[in-house]
Amino acid sequence: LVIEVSVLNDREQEAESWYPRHISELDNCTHLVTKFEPELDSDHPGFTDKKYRERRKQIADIAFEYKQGHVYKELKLLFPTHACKEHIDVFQVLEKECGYSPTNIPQLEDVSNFLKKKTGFQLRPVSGLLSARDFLASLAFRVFQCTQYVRHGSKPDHSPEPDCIHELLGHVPMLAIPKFAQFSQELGLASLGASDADIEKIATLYWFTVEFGLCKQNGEVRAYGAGALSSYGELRHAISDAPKKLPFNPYTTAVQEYTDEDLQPLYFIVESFDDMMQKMREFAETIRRPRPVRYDPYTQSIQILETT
Ligand code: TIH
Ligand code: FE2
Repeated sequence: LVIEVSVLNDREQEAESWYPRHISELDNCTHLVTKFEPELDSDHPGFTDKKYRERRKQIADIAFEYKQGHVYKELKLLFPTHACKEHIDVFQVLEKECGYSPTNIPQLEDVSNFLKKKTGFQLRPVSGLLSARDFLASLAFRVFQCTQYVRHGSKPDHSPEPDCIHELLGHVPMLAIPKFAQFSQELGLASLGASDADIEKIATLYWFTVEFGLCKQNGEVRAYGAGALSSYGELRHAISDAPKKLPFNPYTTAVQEYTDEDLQPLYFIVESFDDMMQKMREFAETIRRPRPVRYDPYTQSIQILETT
């Protein structure tokens, strides 16, 4: 009898020691009994029907990859140790007031209304990746262009293109912070009427701050960039010792080459949001533009300031 117990194989041991304790753990209950599958059973009425089998496989793949709130839960585990404190604070408010949860994707308009109350930023749906010039121009009006599709389920840890997870978990919390909203708008204002070469520099600064910026907080390095905050692969990587990290300096950062295909090999660290803002303002002064501009929130228009 003793011998019988000891020859339980790994599968059997696992089956005995683990069973789902929470509804979300059904994500791990995906072992199939393949007895009747049209792919394998030549007696199946659909065995010779290629179209039917393909369609069936597509549907099966969707079911197999389905994970309830997976990205959301992975990110939430990392935020307390990896995200800047401002993001952590706003995220709690978004959960309370905006329907953020592992099982709910809130409506763009509800989130937009939330942001309007916090900082006057609003969200606008966009069909895909915009040109840097158009994207930056909208920031000048405190408008943020948001994608609405979601990344493919087979690669949840990182997406090379923005998706609604990136916008909602990365950008929205940061745009609800007044200082950060101001910073984003000023990047947008600096871009209006700028040359192609200057747009390139501003887009690069945007990349290394708004998308992948790191900051110092209480002697630790934390992420405030949305591209890091929305990808648990990137967030772990960004805070690890693997990538290179340099102090943020708009003059050098603006001309740094970057990749948008994969995890970032290099990040820039700011001392504080105030310091980042001050350095950026100084840099923006050096950008040549026809005339200085200002945003007038009463008329929602750009005013060209007369120079005397
Ligand atoms: N890599 C981010 C993510 O997986 O959420 C998305 C992007 C950030 C910047 C460009 S694409
Ligand atoms: Fe983004």
